[in-house]
Amino acid sequence: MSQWINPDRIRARFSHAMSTMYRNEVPQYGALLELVEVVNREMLASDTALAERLDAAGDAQRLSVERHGAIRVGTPAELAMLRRLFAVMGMFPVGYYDLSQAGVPVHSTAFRPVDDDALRANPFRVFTSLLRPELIASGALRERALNILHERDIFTSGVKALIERCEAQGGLDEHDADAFVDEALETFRWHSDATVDRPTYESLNAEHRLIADVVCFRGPHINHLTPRTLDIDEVQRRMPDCGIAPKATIEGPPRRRCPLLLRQTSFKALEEPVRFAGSEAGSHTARFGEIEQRGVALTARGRALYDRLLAAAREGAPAADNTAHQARLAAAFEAFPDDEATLRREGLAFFHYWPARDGAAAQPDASGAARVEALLDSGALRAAPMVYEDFLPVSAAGIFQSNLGQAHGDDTTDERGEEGEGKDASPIGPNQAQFETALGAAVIDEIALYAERERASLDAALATLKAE
Ligand code: OOG
Ligand code: NI
Repeated sequence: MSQWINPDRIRARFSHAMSTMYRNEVPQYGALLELVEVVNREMLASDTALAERLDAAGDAQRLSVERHGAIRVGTPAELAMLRRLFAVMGMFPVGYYDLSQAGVPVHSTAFRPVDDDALRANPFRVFTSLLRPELIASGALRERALNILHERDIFTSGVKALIERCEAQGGLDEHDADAFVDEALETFRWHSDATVDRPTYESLNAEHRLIADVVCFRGPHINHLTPRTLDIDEVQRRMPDCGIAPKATIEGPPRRRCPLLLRQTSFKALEEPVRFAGSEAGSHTARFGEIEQRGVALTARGRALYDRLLAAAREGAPAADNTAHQARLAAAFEAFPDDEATLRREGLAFFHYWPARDGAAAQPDASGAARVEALLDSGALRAAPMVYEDFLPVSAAGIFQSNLGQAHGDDTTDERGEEGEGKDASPIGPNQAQFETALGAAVIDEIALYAERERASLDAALATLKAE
């Protein structure tokens, strides 16, 4: 047995510590957690088939601890150090999201666990955005922002030493792991004292509210933590009763019998008191709450269909309210199959396979896909939808915008951005290459990762059935 703590345990401790910290900083987050827990409990009690499916997939235990957070950093060096910090906890950069197309001057990845066991143990993820100062229109302001950013260090000396120790020796012991969690948490803490005076804050804020948020503080405060619900429509409906005002519409696909990808809604950022350099008092609006419902991960083919239907539903004038928006989405998504067998057979979604414990392993007289179908039909082989572990660029842009106010129009929109908001199979574009240079590593392709996990589960299941 290794003398080092499993990174999954460090991640679980960190996620828990972060949740406790955010609950103290933003009390509405605590209220939201309670609401989500009640609705999840009601769902599981009323839908025993759902409860059994979650159980079988090993998803039941992770649900109550499942969270994602988000931060925004200002420089390549900050992003690269974050990559090393997250690696200590078994979190790796997956996916690339270019938000400049939506007028948000950042691009992003998600740090998250990647293998089945790690995801089952604790799927904590952090959506991490890097500011793109080249999208600041004014040259003088851009230079000012970069100078301010270069003067700060968002990491404690303690965390940097522990990251280096972990890299050098291949892990951390119990004592160092605890110290690491405490030190790492400091990077994500809210600081009410700005590093700049009010006029500087205001000029950056006028350029884009996101730029002021990234540049003017000592660290990249965690800006939300999101629990996972089994029924987002119900939580959205009950939020006002808990004194929480949700954003107008739920982002992502419509409600389905077989939930697809990711649906999200958030509540508005809080206005928090800050103190500018020179002691002048003011306020800043950055932090918010969000909930999400996760569905099945889609293949490249399924994702292309999703992107097409979503774009069709969003054509024309925006819907008047969430009811109208959901009705429009539901109509557009009639073209998307809504039963597990069809999603699987048509190669639209990813599935996990495992051998039934009591599998009567009558070996079908077939091979390849036909053999898989025959084994599924006989009950010897089982399949369940694979949970989508990532994010959606159109949804993320909607979440950013609802919490920052509308984007400031075309001046921050990148004309050079790759076209299309979705996931295409084209090689990486110049923006992603720039992001990866800053990160100091390539991001993992999420579709390839799902495909690999699906294949491994099927191979293992078939090997077991053959051995019996
Ligand atoms: C991140 C917004 C995106 C999500 O869940 O898609 C996001 C941010 O505001 O920093 O959180
Ligand atoms: Ni989020």
